[in-house]
Amino acid sequence: MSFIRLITLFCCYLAFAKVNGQRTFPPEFKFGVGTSAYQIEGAWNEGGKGESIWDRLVHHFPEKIADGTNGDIACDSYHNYKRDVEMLAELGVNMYRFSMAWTRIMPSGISNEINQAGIDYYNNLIDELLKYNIEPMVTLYHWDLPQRLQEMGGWTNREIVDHFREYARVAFENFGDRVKWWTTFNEPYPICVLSYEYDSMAPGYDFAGIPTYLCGHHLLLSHAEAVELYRTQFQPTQNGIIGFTMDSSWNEPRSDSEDDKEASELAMQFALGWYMHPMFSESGNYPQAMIDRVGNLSMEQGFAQSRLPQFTDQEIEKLKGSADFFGLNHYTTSIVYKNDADNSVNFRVPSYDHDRNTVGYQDPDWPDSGSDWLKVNPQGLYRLLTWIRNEYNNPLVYITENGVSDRGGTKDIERVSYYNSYLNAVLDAMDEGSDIRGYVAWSLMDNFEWRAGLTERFGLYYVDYEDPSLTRIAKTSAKVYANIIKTRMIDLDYLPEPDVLIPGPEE
Ligand code: GBE
Repeated sequence: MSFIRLITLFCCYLAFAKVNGQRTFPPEFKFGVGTSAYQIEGAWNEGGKGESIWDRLVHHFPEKIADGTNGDIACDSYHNYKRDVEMLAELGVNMYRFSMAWTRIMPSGISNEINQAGIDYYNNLIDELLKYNIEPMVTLYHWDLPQRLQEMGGWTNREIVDHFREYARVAFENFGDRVKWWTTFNEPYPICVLSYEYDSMAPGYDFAGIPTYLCGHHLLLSHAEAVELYRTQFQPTQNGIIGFTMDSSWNEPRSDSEDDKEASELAMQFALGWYMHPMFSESGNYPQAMIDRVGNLSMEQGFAQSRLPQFTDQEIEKLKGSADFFGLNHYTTSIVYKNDADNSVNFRVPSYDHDRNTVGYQDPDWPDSGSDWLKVNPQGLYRLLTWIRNEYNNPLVYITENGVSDRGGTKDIERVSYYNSYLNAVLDAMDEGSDIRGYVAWSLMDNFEWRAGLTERFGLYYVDYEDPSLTRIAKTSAKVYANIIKTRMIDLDYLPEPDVLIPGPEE
């Protein structure tokens, strides 16, 4: 390359990257917003849909939901999807990340029965998106397992691998002509730890240390099978890409001590590494720290073998490189240290927490949100992205969720500053070479926030749950996000009024 050409390229790069001294997102960087089926669709038993583990949980244990509500109606997107797409067009997003309800497509989860009305619903939604040039990014599984499959043991039964692959096949066959972005799973931690180990997410068991790892194992195998199916039978003609979405906090060491740095590393490997190490490292296997710790403790505890299952060589080959991109959901940061420094917590034995041996807390100085677990620390996203770049040789990353909750109201100044500061952290990581190609804000609108019911609102659009038509109203943040997408820049002074001013709970 000639010297002149180098200089020209360099100048072009600068012109791209900065406008009036402000950093910009490159033109090919994709912006989107996300939702999930159970949280927005409603119509839980309409159009031939089968029962999912979330339907079961909210109907049998309403007391487990903070406000006793459920997703029977939620945002009623099953009927209001055209309005949803209109909002996406108002925001000007390039893509929409939503999930498909397995039970809408296969009511019992098993491929002997396919429900045409469910396929029609997603066809209509996809076609509506494409009318506005919005690319669909589909999550196959966002926590709403068919209840029938739960009765067979859910993710702890290896049979699920075949059922998941068949469900994926039906999705690729019916929608893959128009869907070019797939993720198999949304967030393994809530699927396996918060559901089997803790009674937090459906099915709500409280069985520590054993089913958790079986669940993770079968989830990974299901992912690998679905990806292999896509790559061999669909990708060559459909030309889409397929990945996995990992949820991860940043685990900041409490201090510079070796012990605390080790705690940070353990916490990263036991959460993010558990799933991403098999896909993105050369080993194709679980992180060594996990294999060693769970193995040794299992022996001490009198188990005949490790509670962490083993992959065969063939499975390792399938897992290695089984994601075209690294989907990352991120909300908050924890500060961590090792429990055996002072045994400050009495972990159950055996348990996932005891195996990991770290304790986390949050800095009281970080700003609060509408959720107890979520404190604002944008620096954490920058550190996490940097960790991922170094750990996995700079993989192609899409941030598939990032956002913050409020408790009501439409002038959501805190959300505006959350997005401004977290997007700025994304630019910081990109400046240092992280290969981040897109960003999905959670969420398009307020919706059913799992155990928190309707009390915590993550939307860019406010949903009026009192109004039978479930009117959606653009919050201030919706307009700010639209402006970021349009200008490809963060403008800290831009603070428009919401569409309708609705006061928050303390105003
Ligand atoms: C994502 O999970 C989900 O993909 C999305 O569906 C959800 O709406 C969004 O985040 C906002 O939460 O007992 O107080 O600690 C903690 C992010 C519940 C990971 C919250 C469940 C964080 C896992 C309850 N956590 N979430 S507790």
